[in-house]
Amino acid sequence: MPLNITLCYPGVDPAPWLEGLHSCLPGADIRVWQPGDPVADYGVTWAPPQQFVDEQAEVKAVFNMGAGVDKLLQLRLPAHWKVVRLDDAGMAVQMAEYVCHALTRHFRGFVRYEQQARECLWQQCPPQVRADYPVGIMGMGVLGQRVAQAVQSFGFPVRGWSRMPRPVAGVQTFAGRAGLGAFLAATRMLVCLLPLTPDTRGLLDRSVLSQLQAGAYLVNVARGALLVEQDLLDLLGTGQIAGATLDVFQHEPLAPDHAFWRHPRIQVTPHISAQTLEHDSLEQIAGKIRALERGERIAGIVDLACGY
Ligand code: NDP
Ligand code: OXD
Repeated sequence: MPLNITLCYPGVDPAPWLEGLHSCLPGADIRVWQPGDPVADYGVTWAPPQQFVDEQAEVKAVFNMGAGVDKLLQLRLPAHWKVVRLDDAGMAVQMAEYVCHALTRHFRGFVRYEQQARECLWQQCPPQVRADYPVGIMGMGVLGQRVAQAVQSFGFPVRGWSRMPRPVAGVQTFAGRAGLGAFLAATRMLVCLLPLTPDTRGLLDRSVLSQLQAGAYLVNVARGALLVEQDLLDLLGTGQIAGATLDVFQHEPLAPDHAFWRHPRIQVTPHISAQTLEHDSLEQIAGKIRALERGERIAGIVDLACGY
């Protein structure tokens, strides 16, 4: 019997994904999910409707076409569901590029030099000392650790914060709410790579951002709902936060009249810091389906109770 795979990717042309899955899993019966379809062996999905979950409750595993599972976990999921998220799949290097770009752009003053060039102004700023510029990464998982490695390679001190103690070579690590204050206190650039869970929603608020070094810089590449947007605007006003690079927002797409677009010290990008790569993702999913069929353990299984 061929394996049955159902693909549910609302709002996206499924043709290339179907074709990609067919070439990674030749012989499997792969179809775009339709309401009323029989239960498949495996589901592959991003932001499905509740009906998909209800009807496919007995699949062997559901593959989420992204690293973050917050959208899926908003639905009522069967407690026994095995949800598997993307585990790097080509996203970690993109995240490292994005964060290092934001870091060097701010640290080296390129924004100012771009403005000066528009004014034909030749004026050098004194160099900053990178040893005095600790970069703090919230979320030391698959993506956070790759970002830490890239930032370290430029010689910045790196601090990492996770839920459980997680030693990482060359990184000063902190864990849990008890470690948060000490993590924030010396951080000059804060990079958020946390999953959105009930514990982390709204975490980046006035109280947390005020514990950073004065004039700190924020990079949020995780989820918009981690940040209290008005608190950031207020702290940019006081100078506690010098600027921010934001890739994710409370409401996406960001509304044309949102204050972030026109703020001179906010850089906005449209949720592209690490894009889902079709080939890498489908190869990973196909490899995990084959492993599960052989009865092997796989990485990337979501802990539904923790929310990531
Ligand atoms: P992982 O699950 O590998 O890592 C999550 C990290 O966050 C872990 O270190 C975990 O701690 C930590 N964490 C979770 N909850 C808490 C908490 N309450 N307090 C402190 N630390 C916590 O995820 P990834 O690195 O793969 O991805 C991270 C997030 O990045 C995704 O959830 C997604 O939202 C976002 N993302 C954004 C993209 C974009 O384009 N903007 C693209 C891809 C992902 P511990 O190590 O103790 O478990
Ligand atoms: C993800 C994303 O979670 O693209 O993978 O945001």
